[in-house]
Amino acid sequence: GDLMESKRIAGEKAVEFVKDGMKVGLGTGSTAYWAIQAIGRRVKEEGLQVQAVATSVQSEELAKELGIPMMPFADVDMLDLTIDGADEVDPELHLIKGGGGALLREKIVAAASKQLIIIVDESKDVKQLGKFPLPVEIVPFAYELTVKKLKKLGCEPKLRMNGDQLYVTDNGNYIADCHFDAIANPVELHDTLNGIPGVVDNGLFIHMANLVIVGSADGSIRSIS
Ligand code: DER
Repeated sequence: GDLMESKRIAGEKAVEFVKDGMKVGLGTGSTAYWAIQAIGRRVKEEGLQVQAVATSVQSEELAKELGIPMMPFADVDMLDLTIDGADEVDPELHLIKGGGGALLREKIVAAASKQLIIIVDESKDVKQLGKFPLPVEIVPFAYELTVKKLKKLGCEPKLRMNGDQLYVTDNGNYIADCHFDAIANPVELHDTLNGIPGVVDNGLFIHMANLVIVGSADGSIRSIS
């Protein structure tokens, strides 16, 4: 449908920023999927010279399938560019990510990138973050205590399920989706959350995105930076 079209348009636009010789971070999710497809096509058709790292097992497998050369993190000092999706983007380019469960690896890779381009369909563009439940990655040990601490911050934390089992991330952790409804101060909340013992990281990406490409079904691209 239109939403998929918007994702594809945004993904392909972002790949125009990929140049020969770049070290690229590959995001995760249904929008990043289109960027990875476009990079694969350029590698195959133009012989684009890139080396990539992935932000999830899922994206790594897709990249390998497409013949995108992958490199070990040992060879990475800084990445030139990471292209990734988001669940919400606010006017200051703060993000909520983690809908796809990949927030920890995504934040590590984003933090190692000179440029972070976020690709979204128009439904992700919001005035204030928080309508989307904020994913928080927590370690399994004593997770019940960690969930109680999250609740004290004024949200309704719900452990993400995978069928009738607790969802487990690529890193062997759980995710609590925290329903805040509205997040007045994402900068402060980010640090408060990461100060809780048992919390590994959270889906707030503060001062990380350099450019957001918003695809829309009519093909028009709006970039905010
Ligand atoms: O899990 C993630 O962080 C994904 O990037 C997510 O935020 C966006 O996924 P989507 O492109 O499938 O909506």
